[in-house]
Amino acid sequence: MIRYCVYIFIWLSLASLPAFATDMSFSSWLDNFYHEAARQGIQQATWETAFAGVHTPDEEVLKKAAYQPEFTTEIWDYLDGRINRKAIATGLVMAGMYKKTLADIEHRFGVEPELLLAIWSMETSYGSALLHTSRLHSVPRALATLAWGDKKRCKFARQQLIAALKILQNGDVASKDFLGSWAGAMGHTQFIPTSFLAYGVDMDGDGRRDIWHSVPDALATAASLLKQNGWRTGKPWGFEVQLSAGAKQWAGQTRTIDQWQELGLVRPGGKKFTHGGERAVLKLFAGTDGPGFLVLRNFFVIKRYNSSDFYALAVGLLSDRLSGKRGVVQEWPRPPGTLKAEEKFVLQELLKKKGFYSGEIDGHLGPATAKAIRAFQHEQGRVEDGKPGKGILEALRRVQGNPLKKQD
Ligand SMILES: [Ca+2]
Repeated sequence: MIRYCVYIFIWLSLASLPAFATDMSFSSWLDNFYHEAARQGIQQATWETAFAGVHTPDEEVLKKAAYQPEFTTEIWDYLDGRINRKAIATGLVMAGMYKKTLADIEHRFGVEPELLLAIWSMETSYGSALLHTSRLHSVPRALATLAWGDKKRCKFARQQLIAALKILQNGDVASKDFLGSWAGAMGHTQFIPTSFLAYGVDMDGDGRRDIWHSVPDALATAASLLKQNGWRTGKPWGFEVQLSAGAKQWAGQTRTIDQWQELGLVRPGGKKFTHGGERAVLKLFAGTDGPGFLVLRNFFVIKRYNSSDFYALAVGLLSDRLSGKRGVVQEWPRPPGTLKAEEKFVLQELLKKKGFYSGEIDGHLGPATAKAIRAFQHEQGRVEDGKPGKGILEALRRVQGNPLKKQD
């Protein structure tokens, strides 16, 4: 395998680096990178703690880095998976459980509790993703693996690895707990090492910025990022709008809310706009067939957390739901027969009730749900394609309360 990063790195800094072999083994790469780390202030003891017993790359990291999704996700599927009864109910429980912490963070950073809860939900499902430790990776090993073997990410990974070693050296986290995603996102609110160094907060005052175990530290760190990137307290992230036929030409343009109103944009249900003098960008996520959104400055501050428009929209909408506001009013242009978020939960509930499904009711229609659908279809003498949809949901509803038997 050609190590492009090494080529680029040598080319960029001819004199300052030791010579690298282009097909360097992982352990030789580590030996070389040690000198780079030492130059940046990493002590030998820190290095040895970070890489104790590590001689091979993390193959799982390389596999995840190479994964290319087969299909692009439609906005409604993306939102269904993130804004649903489970995310809202758990968020409300967490709002109660961390009421004082959230109020203290709001007082200190000016970021509203619902917004932080929405980010926490999006990043790790309120920390529950961290419980699946088998899916987590040693941060130093994962980043070293990417720096050594992923040509697309090696520059990013080198920077992050140095930052990660600084975190370990600072004593914020013990080596055994220094876990993260394959790409180095860490803790409850999934910070990469450089962002952790820039924004990390010790909210609970124990002397460590522990976003892995301390919810106050993790949420305050998220609030610190938003505040330092210009979060405006009490201002909306955006408004859902009804689109007129000519609205397509305005997508991506910026005007004040008042000017948009003059052009004929209205909120669904006749609700009045607020903040008329604020500048807003018109975003279309599904052409002019679906709802449009006027997004304000805070939308773009959320994007400093994750640069995807889908992400910022989901955080905004989930925070609205957690503060008791309504969700998206207009329909997305879903293909006929496909299920909405709530219907996905009901489908799983009915499959469970009938004994076809024993998994979690989470609205996530994966292989276990497909298997349950096939079993139901078999029982019913239907085509066994395992595909969820309104037809299956209606069939399940029809047999609800009746003993299951093959339909003639
Ligand atoms: Ca702490």
